[in-house]
Amino acid sequence: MIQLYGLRLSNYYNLTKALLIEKSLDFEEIKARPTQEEDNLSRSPMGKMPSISVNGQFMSESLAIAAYLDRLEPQPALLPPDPFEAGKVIELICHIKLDVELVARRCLPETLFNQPVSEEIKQSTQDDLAKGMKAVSRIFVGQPFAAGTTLTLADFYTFYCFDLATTITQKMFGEDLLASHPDIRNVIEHMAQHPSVARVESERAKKG
Ligand SMILES: N[C@@H](CCC(=O)N[C@@H](CS)C(=O)NCC(=O)O)C(=O)O
Repeated sequence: MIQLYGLRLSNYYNLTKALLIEKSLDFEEIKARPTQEEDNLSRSPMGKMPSISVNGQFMSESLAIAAYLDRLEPQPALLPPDPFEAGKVIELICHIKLDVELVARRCLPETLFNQPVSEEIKQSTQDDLAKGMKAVSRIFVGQPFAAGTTLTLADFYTFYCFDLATTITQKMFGEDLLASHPDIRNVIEHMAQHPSVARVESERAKKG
């Protein structure tokens, strides 16, 4: 049995939970706030969520956990068997995570917690997001899945990273980040119906 630590308000927690369901793995959810307390740091060195526990050992970072789960339970495979194609899936995920989601996050304090961010940060967010979206759209396949013809980890990251990034850009700048990206929007709409994601989303509304 795997323990999943974090809160259901976290997009990366929900992504990891969807992968555990996708792989039909036994797991339990344990509520854990992202603190700098020792118990949390022992699970997640930056104090973030999610983290997992496996036989008393801990792992953080959703992408590390995702890679582990894909090896632990190979079916359904969420990384292509071809090493280069698998690398390309991770490449797409890195750009979605680092150059879009993480950039949009700079404005999270104002979007979700009413803590104003400076004009300088707002401007750099918009500039860097434009660059990040160009990068993602250069390698996003979307025919019909994020990285090609099969469902991969990149589809899960597309759903959960753009969920947060589009919420932030809409509230901060009144902009639809995906206005000129119908391929990305299609993947998100498709993933919303995908059983593991649909279950996570329905449970998200409940306390957790
Ligand atoms: N790179 C990490 C990001 C995790 C992350 O940003 N978690 C957020 C919640 S979605 C968090 O714990 N934020 C609190 C903090 O940074 O202290 C991953 O992929 O797991």
